[in-house]
Amino acid sequence: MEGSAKLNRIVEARMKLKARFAAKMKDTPSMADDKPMGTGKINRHGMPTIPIGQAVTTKWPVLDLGYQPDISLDRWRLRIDGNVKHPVMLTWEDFMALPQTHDISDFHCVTTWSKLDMSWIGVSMLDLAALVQPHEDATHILCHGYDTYTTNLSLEEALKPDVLLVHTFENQPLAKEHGGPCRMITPQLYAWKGAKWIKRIEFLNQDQPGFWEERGYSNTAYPWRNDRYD
Ligand SMILES: Nc1nc2c(c(=O)[nH]1)N[C@H]1C(S)=C(S)[C@@H](COP(=O)(O)O)O[C@H]1N2
Ligand SMILES: [Mo]
Repeated sequence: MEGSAKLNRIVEARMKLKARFAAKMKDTPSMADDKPMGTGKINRHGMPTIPIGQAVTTKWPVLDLGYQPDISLDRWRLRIDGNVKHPVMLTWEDFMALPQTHDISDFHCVTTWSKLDMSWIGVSMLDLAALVQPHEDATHILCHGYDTYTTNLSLEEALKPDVLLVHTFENQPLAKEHGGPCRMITPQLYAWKGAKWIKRIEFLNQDQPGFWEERGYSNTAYPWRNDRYD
């Protein structure tokens, strides 16, 4: 498809998806809870900056399954499929040609560290969803990493505007140890919901637990509810 026609299609589909999920999104705990647990000044979605049980770090610890896949940009692919109208397999060039979002957000790891004000560039999950157009009965995604990691999200969480597939951190290519060349981030949920080395986003019409969700972590991962383990 020609560039501008594709962009128009994304913009139109983005607006429809926003309308479809707006109410559900506003009702999610990290936007709606009237007694959120945490400390510090109120952040942009109305929660205390530091969720309960978290301590701020300036370092950036690394967590993985024991190995870090090496994905060169020419071999990198992102498949987005499942319950969608237009499944795609994107090359790096395709991915970088999509609308790019800059954002500064916080990162809350379930192991009790939080890193604040991280500066990112990437493609929003909302725009990726707009590209493939999930069917009406799609409710969740399962994200897959090149290291076999998986993690699941509801669409009302996944389509929040701060959920990005990032390739740039503080104006540098994202380091391999942190999921480079491309990972997902979920600033309103614990960070295990963001797959590093992401290779596939699968739209589903039901929820399906991922790697940690099957091993005792909470399915929902709400930082301001201390919602860590089941
Ligand atoms: N592919 C993949 N993604 C992953 C993980 C992993 O092991 N593999 N670990 C998760 C966990 S538990 C956390 S806390 C964050 C850590 O990201 P970091 O290593 O960049 O701090 O990535 C998440 N995404
Ligand atoms: Mo984690």
